[in-house]
Amino acid sequence: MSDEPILVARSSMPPLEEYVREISPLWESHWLTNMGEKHHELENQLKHYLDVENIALFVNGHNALECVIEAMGLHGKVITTPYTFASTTHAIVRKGLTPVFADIRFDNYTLDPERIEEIIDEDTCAIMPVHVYGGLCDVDAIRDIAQHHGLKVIYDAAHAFGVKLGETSAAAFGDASMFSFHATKVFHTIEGGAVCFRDPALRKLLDDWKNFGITGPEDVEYVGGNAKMNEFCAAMGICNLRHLDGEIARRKLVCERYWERLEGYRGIKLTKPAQNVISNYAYMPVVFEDCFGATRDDVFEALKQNNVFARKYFYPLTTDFACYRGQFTCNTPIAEFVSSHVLTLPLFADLPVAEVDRICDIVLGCARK
Ligand code: T4K
Repeated sequence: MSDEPILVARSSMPPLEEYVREISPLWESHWLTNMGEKHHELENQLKHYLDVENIALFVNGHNALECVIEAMGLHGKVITTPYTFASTTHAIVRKGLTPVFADIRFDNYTLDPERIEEIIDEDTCAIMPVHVYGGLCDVDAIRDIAQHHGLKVIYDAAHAFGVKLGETSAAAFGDASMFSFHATKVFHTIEGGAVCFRDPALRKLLDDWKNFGITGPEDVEYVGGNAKMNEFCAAMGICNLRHLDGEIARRKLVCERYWERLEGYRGIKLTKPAQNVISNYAYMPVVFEDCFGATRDDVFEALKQNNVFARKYFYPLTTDFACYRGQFTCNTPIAEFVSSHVLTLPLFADLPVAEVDRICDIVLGCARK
């Protein structure tokens, strides 16, 4: 067992020689960004992997989310979840829209469709649910509500790369889905992200927006931003995609060991993939209910004392961030409960089983104290 700290995530790395081989043509071409060859190659490979017609790559997931909101021309209110990373709420607010928060389900922590309809009003333009931890939202119920009320659906699918419902890719749901390719994600491009979208007319808008709104050598039609994925990031994605299936399989083994060791203990709530969902095993959330005998924070501290750094994804709720406090009235008791009781344990493909066992021993030891 090493003395190295164990962090919540650890970026997967392709073999160095493979990455060097992938980037070496850039020394010939001197073409480093602005939709170069690697960018096109990765985009095509991802179309195939995700089984989608339409995809646009971005510098990161957050910019992808902002960009698709802008490209869809949304105005008004967006129904969303506070149980997420800052990015989801920030994207809505930064694009001049108003987030309206609905509660989450207790089984997989995604937006509860039964709580959506009651807060729709004439200003609502869209729903932005989040596929949390590698599980999926109730996509059928959300589609029905959206169709009934004429709303757009944009999935924050930052955690859901490679996830499927039966044979259907997570990228197929809603009007658009944003994926994050951040270094900590199951599939990464160092920094990066993508939007998969249904309406092909969005393609030109997304491509133009991420390049300053430039539409021709002497034309700038939109007040766009700069959100292009560069060639080094695209090359990392091309390499990582080759190893992805193995990466997911090894993450699955780590999760299964956690579940084997932690399942059945009073006060420990685990989240396993729902029937028919093929997960990517992105995160290992554990909710410590009050009857566990130790609080989430006790467990967090005990792990820390042992050089293990779990994280409280997602605590606090985005509605409790200093920048939003007091601005929104929300009725989200389940999200509040989960947020204050959850810990995401270390999870990465090469986390040794012996370390998983050690982490589980520390966790279970907290209850016995
Ligand atoms: N929507 C959702 C639901 C998201 O979760 C995210 C991102 C987004 C949208 C936005 O997508 P991006 O714009 O990021 O593409 C991390 C990630 O930075 C962030 O991408 C991710 N969600 C979030 C859940 O986790 P932090 O602030 O917790 O990162 P940090 O630096 O503390 O890193 C966490 C752990 O990861 C470290 O303890 C060690 C490991 N790590 C970190 C880095 C930076 C590595 O192994 N390699 C690395 O390069 O946000």
